[in-house]
Amino acid sequence: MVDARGGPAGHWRGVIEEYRQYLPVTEQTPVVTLLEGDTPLIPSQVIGPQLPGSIDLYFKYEGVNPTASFKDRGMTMAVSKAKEDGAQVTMCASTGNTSASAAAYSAIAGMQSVVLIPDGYVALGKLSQALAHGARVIQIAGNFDDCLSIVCEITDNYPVALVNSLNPYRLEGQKTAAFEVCNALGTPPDFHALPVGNAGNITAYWWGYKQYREAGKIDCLPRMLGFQAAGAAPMVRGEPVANPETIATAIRIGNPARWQEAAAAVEESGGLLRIVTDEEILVAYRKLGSSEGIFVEPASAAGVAGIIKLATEGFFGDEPTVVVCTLTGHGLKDPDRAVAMVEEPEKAPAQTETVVEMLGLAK
Ligand code: AN7
Repeated sequence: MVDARGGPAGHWRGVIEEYRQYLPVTEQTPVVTLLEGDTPLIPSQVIGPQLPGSIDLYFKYEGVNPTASFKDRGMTMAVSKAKEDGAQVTMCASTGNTSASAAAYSAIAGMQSVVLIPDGYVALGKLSQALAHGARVIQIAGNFDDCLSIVCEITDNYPVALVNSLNPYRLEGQKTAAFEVCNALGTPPDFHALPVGNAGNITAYWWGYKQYREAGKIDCLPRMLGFQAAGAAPMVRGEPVANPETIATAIRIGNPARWQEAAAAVEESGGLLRIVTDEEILVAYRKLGSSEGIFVEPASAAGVAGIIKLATEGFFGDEPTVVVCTLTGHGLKDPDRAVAMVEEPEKAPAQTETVVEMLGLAK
């Protein structure tokens, strides 16, 4: 039987229905959902135990959302509210994941999605999603920050709904991941680590943790740790970066829209913002795939790279410490990176003996 509110009865109903009391929705809000959320909190089996100190490391694996990134939590809210307001067109600037999610949610809402992306800097998986979901994709000869300025000018002046994380409903939806972490652990972690691009998600998690405390669900708050790629680290450096560069194209952003709120989250929580290099990101990326069995896109490895870096510096001390790291997007988003990381796959004729010989197998 299908519940009128979406989804088979007794099953997960998506973040709006599951967390309705914490979200700015009413009975009149049409719920546009792909049943996002309810993602696993996976205990690290290799990376965590190998770190110095006494760290209990967990991964909040957002790559298993419907469009394979955390953006779906925010998009169910943004598109539902846009539909409630009668919008027919949604628009966003994107390094890829926002566009994939906006395109999918707009499709089920019966709205046209328009996405502006930096030409040549969006991973193939993400571009393929936006196209598959019927978005109007415009590749701009500029970077993400250029795309976002154009989107803001257009959505300010024309009847087009902005679905970037400047739209507060996006963050309202994304904060639900913090609820799930607390529900899974029974308490908030000591630290919560995230990659930072446009700085919306770290802001959203902080809102979520604070709201859960106000609701009496938890009685303390985590310290927020944000990591930016060395070539795209405006917040760490304290000034916008005109030409951001990093292999982690998702966070190739020079002037984050949620800069102030994210800086406040880090400061209020007693956390910190740090740089990780592309090399450190790739080490973490490879390790997640090859030892934890978790395939992420490079930007998602930035948080793990940051934790490895801080732990190695002794930042977490020797006391038992619970650290949660959000893995923001799936590795299939950026297949070119995975293939570029290894030698050409070996080739062989269709002969069992040759393969046995290549593998050096003996009975
Ligand atoms: C995998 O899709 O900005 O700091 O346009 O795709 O909340 O921006 C993506 C960001 C981290 C950074 N990890 O999150 C976009 C976009 C992945 C991402 C981030 C993004 P924010």
